[in-house]
Amino acid sequence: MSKSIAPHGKHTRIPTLAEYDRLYRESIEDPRSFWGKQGERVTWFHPFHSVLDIDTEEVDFSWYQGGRLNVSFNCVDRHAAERPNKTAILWAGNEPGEYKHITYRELKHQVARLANVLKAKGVQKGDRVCIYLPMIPEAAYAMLACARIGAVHSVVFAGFSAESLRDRIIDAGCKVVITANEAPRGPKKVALKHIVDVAVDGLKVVESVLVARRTSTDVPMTVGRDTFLDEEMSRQRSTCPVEWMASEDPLFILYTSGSTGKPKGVLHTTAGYLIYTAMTHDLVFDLRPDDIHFCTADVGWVTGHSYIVYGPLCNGATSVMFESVPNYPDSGRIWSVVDDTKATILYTAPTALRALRRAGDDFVKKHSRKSLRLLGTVGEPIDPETWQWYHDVVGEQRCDIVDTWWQTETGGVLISPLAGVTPMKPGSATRPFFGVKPLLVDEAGAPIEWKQGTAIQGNLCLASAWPGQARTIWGDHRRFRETYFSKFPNLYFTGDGSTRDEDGDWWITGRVDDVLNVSGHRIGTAELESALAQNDAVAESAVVGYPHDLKGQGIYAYVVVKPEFKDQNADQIIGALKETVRHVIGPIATPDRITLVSGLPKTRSGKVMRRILRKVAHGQFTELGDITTLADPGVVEEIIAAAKKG
Ligand code: 7RM
Repeated sequence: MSKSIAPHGKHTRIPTLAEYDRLYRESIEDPRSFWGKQGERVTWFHPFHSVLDIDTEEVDFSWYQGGRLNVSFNCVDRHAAERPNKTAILWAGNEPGEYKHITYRELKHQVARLANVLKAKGVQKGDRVCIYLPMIPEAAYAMLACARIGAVHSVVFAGFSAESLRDRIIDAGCKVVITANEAPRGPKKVALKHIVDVAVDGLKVVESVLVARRTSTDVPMTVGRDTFLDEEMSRQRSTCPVEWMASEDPLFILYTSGSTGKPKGVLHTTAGYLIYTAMTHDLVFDLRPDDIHFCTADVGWVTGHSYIVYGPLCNGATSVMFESVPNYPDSGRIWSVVDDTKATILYTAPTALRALRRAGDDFVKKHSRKSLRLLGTVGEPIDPETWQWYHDVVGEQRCDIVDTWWQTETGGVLISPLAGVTPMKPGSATRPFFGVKPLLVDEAGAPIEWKQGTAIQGNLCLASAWPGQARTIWGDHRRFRETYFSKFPNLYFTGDGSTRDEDGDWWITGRVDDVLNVSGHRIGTAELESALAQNDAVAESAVVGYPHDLKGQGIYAYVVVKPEFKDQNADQIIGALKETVRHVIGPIATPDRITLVSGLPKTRSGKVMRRILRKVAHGQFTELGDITTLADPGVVEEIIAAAKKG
C-alpha cells in the first residue's frame, strides 16, 4: 500500500494521533460513558437517563432514552440567541454572482413561519411531509420546520421522476408536499410543479401542495390543494414554539436503493442522529469558529441532510448551499463559488473531481482558492490519481484531504481521517471514527483476523452500535433486520467490500451486492430492471455495472426484446429504453450501454448468472468461469458478439 502523507499540524481538541488512539480505545471499551459525554453537544429540554439500550433479537436500538430535545431548537434558536447576525446559510444561486446570506436570526423567523404554515395545513407531530425542492433556502427551512413541530420529513431529490416521487409519497403517507414552480439547473429549467401534479394525481393522502416561487413562470394551481409558499409564510407569525421530542422520535425518512425491490425508506431519529452528525462534522473536519463549510451535495441525498443542514447548523457554522452544477457556466464554477464565499472547507464527490480534472487545470488556476484549508470527498472510492490532483492542484499541497466513508443508513461518517490528525493515504478512508468497529468477514460469515503487517480483504461489517445509525425501514422493520442484520449474525452488513492494509488502514473497494454507484448515486439493478420492464418491447433484462472513467460505474443493460419487436430498428429500441428509464426513475439512472440479446445466461434453475454479464460488461470476453451449468451455453457467444459490436 502507498506511503502515508503527514497532515498539516493542528491546535484543537484532538491534538495527536496518540490522543485519537486513546480516545478510540475508550469509545470501544466503554461506549456508554463515551457517548454519554457526547450528549453534552446538544441542548436538552429534559436530560436522558440511559445512553444505550439494545434489543438484539428485535434489532432495536435506543439512544439517550428519557431525554427530550428539539432539532430545530438546537440548529437554529440557540445560535439565533448567541450569534444572531452570523450567516447560517450562504446561498449560491444558479447564476454566477447570485448570493444570499441568511443569518441565524433570519433562519429562525423563516423556519418558524414555515412551521406555522404546516400547522395551519393540519400537520401534527408524527405526520409526514414530502419535500421536493431545488437547492434553495426553503429546502432547509422546510426540513427545520418539520423538525420544529415534530413532523417527519421525506426529502426526495428533485431529479427523480414523477413515478419515483409518487411511490415515495405513498410509501411514507405524506400529507403535504412542498415543491417549487420551477428549478433552474445550469442552463435548464426543471418543471418541478408539473412533476408533482403528475405524481399526486388522484392521491387522497396528499391534502396540500405548497409551491415556492423560484422563478417568475406561472404554473397551474389546483384550487383547494395548492398554495404559494411565500404568500402562506407572509401571513404567519415569525415565532413558533418547538415541540419537545423524545430522543427516539422519528426525524426523517430518506429513500435509498438496495439490492432488491423498491427503494427503502431509511428512518433516522432525533437525538442520536443530531449528536452524531454534529460530532463528526466537528471532528472529521476539525471545525473552527469562522469556517465556511461548502458541501456541494444536494439536500436530496444524505450528505446534504447531514453535512449541509443538520451537522453544520447544530454546530453554529456557516453552510454554503449551492444551487447550480459544477460546469455551469463553465468548469471553473466551484472554484469561483469558493472564492466568492471564502469557503474554508470543500466537501465534494470524486465523480465531480474527475470531471473537473478532465476539464483542465486552467479552470482551477484562474481562481485563487486561498480561503480553502481542508478538502473532503464522499460517495464512492477515489482513485489515487484524482486524490493527488485534488491535493496538488486544487489544494496546492496546503490542504489535508478527508476521504469519508459512510452511507444513508449510517447517518454520518464512519471511516475517515480526522483532519490534521490522521496520516492520509490517497485512496484510503484510513481509520474508524470513535465508537465504530469495522470488521471484515468472509462469504461464510467468519471474521477475518487482521495482524499488523498483513493485508486482508472481505465483506465490510460493523460490530458496534453508534448513535447516528438508522433505526428501521419505514413500515418494514422485518426488511431492516433482514437487509442489514441477518447476512452475518450480530453484525451490521454494509454491502461494501474493503481491504485492510498492513498498517490497519481501511480501503473501501465498492459494493459487493447488486447496488450500483453511478456518479456517487446509489441505484439498484433490480430497480433498473423493473423500470426497463415497463417498456413494451422488453421480455426480460439484466443490469450490471462496469468501470466508467467519469461516473465511477456505468450502467450496462442486457435486454431481451419480445419476438414481435425483433424486426424493429435496434437503435430506436435502445433510445426508447433509455427514455423509459429516465421517465420511470429519473435522468441519473439512464443506462450508459444497452445490448440487445436473444437470451440471458441462466442456470437450469432459472437464475441469471450475473458473474458472466459483469465480466462481459467489463470487456472481458474470455475466462468467464464455469459455464457448463448454463441451460443454454450458446447465449454466451452471442452476448460476447453483441457486446463487441456496440
Ligand atoms: C454518503 C453516501 C453509500 C455507498 C457506500 C459505498 C459508497 C460512500 C465512500 C464510498 C468509498 C468512500 N451515502 N461510498 N463514501 N466508497 N469511499 N469515501 O454516499 O447511501 O448514497 O451511498 O457509497 O459503496 O456503501 S449513500
